[in-house]
Amino acid sequence: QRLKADLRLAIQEGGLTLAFQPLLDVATRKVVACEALARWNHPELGMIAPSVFIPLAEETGLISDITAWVIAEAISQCRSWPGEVGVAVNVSTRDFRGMDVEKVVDAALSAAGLPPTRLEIEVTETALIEEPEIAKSVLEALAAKGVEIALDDFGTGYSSLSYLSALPFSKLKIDRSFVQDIEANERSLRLLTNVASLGRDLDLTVVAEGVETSGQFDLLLAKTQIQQVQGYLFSRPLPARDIPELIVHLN
Ligand code: G
Ligand code: G
Ligand code: NA
Repeated sequence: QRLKADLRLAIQEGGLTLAFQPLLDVATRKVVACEALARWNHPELGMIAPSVFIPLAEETGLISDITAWVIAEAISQCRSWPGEVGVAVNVSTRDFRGMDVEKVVDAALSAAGLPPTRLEIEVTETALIEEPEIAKSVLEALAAKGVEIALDDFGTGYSSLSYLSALPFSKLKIDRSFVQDIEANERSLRLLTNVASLGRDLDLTVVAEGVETSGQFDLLLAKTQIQQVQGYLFSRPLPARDIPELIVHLN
């Protein structure tokens, strides 16, 4: 209860911040986008993990306020990045009924003077299972404007395959659990290779999440058709102020 009240206050009073983690193109090794990740530094308890406060926000309905803020802030930050680097934002299950995602996106893009093609929306399967109709119509409207729609944490849910053709995805983010073991386990590598080629067959941009070692990256290069990578090997999520320099340094 206490934490819920504190979260409400943090949202109102600017207590949330964003960290960003780059996604790199495998062929060019350049940063193509950065994913916005919400951070909450509690005045007494210190950093609270998103795995704690995002579910809390979903329970209380505060998630819409967080998502609206994340969209506006992430797009505003993106404007100051060199080149054409895009920004990815996570949209939660409850957002599809709790807010007008399309309206918030439109407002944020026009305030920043940024084209829709610089924005990616990441959704997990749970969002799609719980609100299939609304999610479909909102995502189709955004995709029609040129916003990239990514299916996040792919492979961890229940029935992802059916969503791939029913919804306007242009990107598939393979969950990091598929990458974790590929150096030690030949079957893990074959599974990853096959999930990636499934995505490629469907004309999706395929991303591997959670790349931590150069051994993993070498295997991705040699054995899979994965086009983009994200993970600690390239960069941890970093504060917004560090991102312009990170992009210059990596590119
Ligand atoms: O930031 P971290 O790397 O610890 O993220 C943990 C989880 O919290 C991730 O699965 C991520 O998708 C989720 N998360 C982080 N920021 C946001 C956000 O702004 N909105 C939503 N809905 N989820 C987020
Ligand atoms: O897609 P999702 O929003 O779940 O991904 C973001 C989450 O993944 C964040 O919690 C981020 O800190 C975490 N993450 C990013 N790169 C890595 C990595 O290389 N290894 C691990 N274990 N977690 C990572
Ligand atoms: Na994500």
